[in-house]
This record gives sequence, structure tokens and C-alpha cells, in this order.
Amino acid sequence: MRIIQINVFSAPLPVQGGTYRMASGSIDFVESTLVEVIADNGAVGWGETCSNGPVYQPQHTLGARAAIEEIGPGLIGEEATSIRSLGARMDARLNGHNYAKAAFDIAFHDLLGRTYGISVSTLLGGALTNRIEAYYSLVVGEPNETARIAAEKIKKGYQRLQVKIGGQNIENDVETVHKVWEVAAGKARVAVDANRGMTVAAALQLSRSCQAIPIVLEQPCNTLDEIANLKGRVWHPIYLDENTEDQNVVLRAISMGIADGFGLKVTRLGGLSKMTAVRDMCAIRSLPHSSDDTWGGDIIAAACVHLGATVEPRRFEGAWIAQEYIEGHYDKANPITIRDGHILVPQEPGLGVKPEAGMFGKPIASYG
Ligand code: 0XW
Ligand code: MG
Repeated sequence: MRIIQINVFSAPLPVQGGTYRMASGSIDFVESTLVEVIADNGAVGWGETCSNGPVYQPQHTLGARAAIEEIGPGLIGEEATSIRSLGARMDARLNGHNYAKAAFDIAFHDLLGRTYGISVSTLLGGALTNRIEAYYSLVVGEPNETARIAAEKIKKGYQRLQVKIGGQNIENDVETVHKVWEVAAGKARVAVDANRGMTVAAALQLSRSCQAIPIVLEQPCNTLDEIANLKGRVWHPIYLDENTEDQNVVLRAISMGIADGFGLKVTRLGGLSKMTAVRDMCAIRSLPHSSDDTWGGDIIAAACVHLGATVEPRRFEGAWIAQEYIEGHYDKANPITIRDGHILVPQEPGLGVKPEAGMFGKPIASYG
């Protein structure tokens, strides 16, 4: 089975329900990039990569598209049954740019799954559950309003909340954590995510002011060095997110003992192949983690869900998908949807979702 054609598409995804506000930047609109990989047996695989604007992390839309242009032509004629050799082929075409390679890697898994009639979670070693937990992410806001939304989401079935803090006065952050905990205690786990936006001093202050509340501090500061400085001086567990740029950083953070868990992004790490290895590193050290991405439609959501289903549930910190913030679905017949704070794992071959024919218009690039 050889790859004969690749089409690249752009999908606008306006943010629904108001600005998505974080310490490190805000977004109202993102543009997703999709790849359609076609093989000579007629099988088709879809992949997607979508950054959360150009400031959240170094990965950005135009960067992904430039990298895809370097890689794409070199995949034509390649054997599609070995995802590992396709990975090596991508590395031979371009150094780094994991988030662009991730779109192809997801598409290769979809293609293979569809060809052999098995789901992507089966390809990733096998699902441990057919329904995974989702978590809700509350943007930076006014404490009472944030707590009101938290209560509403708990009522809807979410058992884990992520509360954005940072980039504002610390008293507001401390008040937000207390108010959210008043409605969440005994009902939902709470992670407090500063998205790199706090100084070590501010993170220390926040942790001490919230000492009695069992929150997780997600990516409080910008660099690994700052996190290492903070670690051991706070009582709360620390999870890394944006710092996990590649497998090596995860390995380094685990071996340095500075991470109690991770908010993992499938595309930032390089796709499902790389994320699977990180999943297994975390399993070896009994570390909890999520299975998220920064943004994106049904293709990315499905990738997160399939991977999430292969994680031991007691260590699984949920999947974040952008569904609550985007209008509509790529696959209206089989969308990835959150119900009662959970997501059903697609049982159909491949990712189990397929964009409607022609919905993205003309490709922005084609190879083959
Ligand atoms: C909540 N997320 C998974 C979505 C946004 O991209 C930010 C991110 C995070 O955890 O930082
Ligand atoms: Mg985060």
C-alpha cells in the first residue's frame, strides 16, 4: 500500500462563547490545518494540527503549513504500512517541527486502521475503556463568575476542571481558586493552570494562600528551571504542559523529579506514535496525565480520545477537546461529543470520524 496523493486543507474555527483568555494570550479565532492522505488501495486517512494562536507555545499555523510543504512531497510513493518508516522519512525531510509531523502521523494511523478494519486505539495497543473522562477548562475571569460556570459544568457531569489563572493580580487568582473550590469540593478535581504566566514568587504565594485546597498547579512558570526551583517549596503537585515540547523534555522532567504529572498535547509531541511512548514512560513511573490538544476539530479530538482510551483510568486526567468552543463538526454523522463530562470512544475502523466530502473547499496544497 503506497501513498499516491496528499491534500492539505485549511479550516477556520472561530471561538464560540467569548474570548478564550489565558495568562499567556487570548484567542478569538484559530485556523486548523488538515491533511488527507490517499493510498493506492483507495484508502484515505485524515490528520489535523491546530495551534492555539501564535503565542500559547512556539507552534503556529503558518509554521505547520511551511513544514508540511517540506515534508509532503517526500511522502509520495512511500509504503504506508510502516508508520515507523514514514516517521523516519519525515525526519529525513525536516528536522523538528513535531506538530506538523503530527498531522501526518495521525493520518497514517487512520489510514492503517481503515485498511485493516481496526480502530486507532487498537493500533495504539488496545483500549482499556470505551468511555473516557473529559475535563472543562475555565478561562481567566472574575472569581464569582468563574465559580458560577464551574458549578454549571459540574452539574453537566464534569468531574475535573481546569481553572486558568495568571497574568492578573494574585489576589484575584487566590480568590478564584477558593470560590471554585467551594463549589467543586467532593465533586470535581481541580487543576489551576497559569499557562507559564507566573513568577516563582507568585506561584509560591498562590500555593501558600491555597494550602488547604488540593489543587494541582499546571505549568505555573515559564521554564523548566523555574519549575525546578519551585518544586519542593510548594505542597501542591506540579504538572507540566507547555514545557513538554518533545519526548526528551518529558524524560528529563521525569528523571529530574520535577513533574508529578502532565497535561500532554498529542500534536506538540509529534502525534500518536510519540505520544504512545510518552504514555508508556508515564506508566512506568505511575504518573498521571491528560490526552489533549491545543485546539482543533473532530480529527484531533478523535486522536486524543483513542489515545486516552489506552491510558490506565486511575492515572488518566481526562481529555480536553475544543468542542465546547467551536461550532459544528467535521463529521456530522459520527461527531466526537462530550456527554455527562465523558466521551465515547469510536469503535469504527481508523479514527472513526471522517470530514464531510468537500467541506473544506479547495486544498491549499496538493502533492502526488
Ligand atoms: C486547556 N487546553 C488544553 C486548551 C488550550 O489550548 C490551553 C490548554 C492548556 O491546558 O493549557
Ligand atoms: Mg495547560
